[in-house]
Amino acid sequence: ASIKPLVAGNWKMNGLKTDLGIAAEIARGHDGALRTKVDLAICPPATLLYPMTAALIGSRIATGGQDCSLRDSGAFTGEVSAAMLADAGAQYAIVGHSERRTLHGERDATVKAKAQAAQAALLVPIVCVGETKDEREAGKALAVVKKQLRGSVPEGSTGATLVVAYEPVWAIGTGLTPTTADVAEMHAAIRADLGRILGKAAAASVRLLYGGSVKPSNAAELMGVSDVDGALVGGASLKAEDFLGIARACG
Ligand code: G2H
Repeated sequence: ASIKPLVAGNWKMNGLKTDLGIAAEIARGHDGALRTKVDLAICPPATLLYPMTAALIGSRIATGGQDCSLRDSGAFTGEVSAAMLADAGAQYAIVGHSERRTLHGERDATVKAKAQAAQAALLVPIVCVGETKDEREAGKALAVVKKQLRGSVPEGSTGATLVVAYEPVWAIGTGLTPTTADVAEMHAAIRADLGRILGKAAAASVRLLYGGSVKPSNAAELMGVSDVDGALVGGASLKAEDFLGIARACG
């Protein structure tokens, strides 16, 4: 693809200060050759954003939040605003991850408001979409993802202000992955839908990540699929060697 790939690590609810060494090790491995081929980002828990960003100064590795509030500030106990993430050094914010959609009842309108809040704070939202196992088996995967995109993607976004991640829910943390044909079909459909929402030129520049059980052993195959511009990596992003192995597979 002509788009420079992005590999983003989603640490989920893992990571203490003692784990900052993982980020430093990733930075050491993201050497000149790899830097020219692939962009990297790590999305640690919010508590580690500031120290991780500091630990990564001098590297080209970005950091990001795993979620953000749709509100700016105020009496919203426990929430973290997009501006706070940016203040802590983040450049990205994952929004609409399936664990947020499922465990916290986030619907498309909420995800879209969060993506807009992220953009307003000059963060790039990584908007996640993906079907469940039942939806895929019922032949509804394309329709479900199309609806999520229409409901979750802010109008006016471009490749500079939006990343989309396709994460089939049944592939998340399960070791299962879709066939390359299924990924190709879905990513082409996502690109086409984004074209209808954002216009063709903008849609062509948006990075479309694949997520769900990406590991070094399957990364080359998945990253070789057309319209796949990188990966959103959960479990395998917690080990520097695995994360770097996935990054190298993008080349
Ligand atoms: C999907 C992915 C990261 P994993 O949730 O967003 O996790 O790679 O562990 O399946």
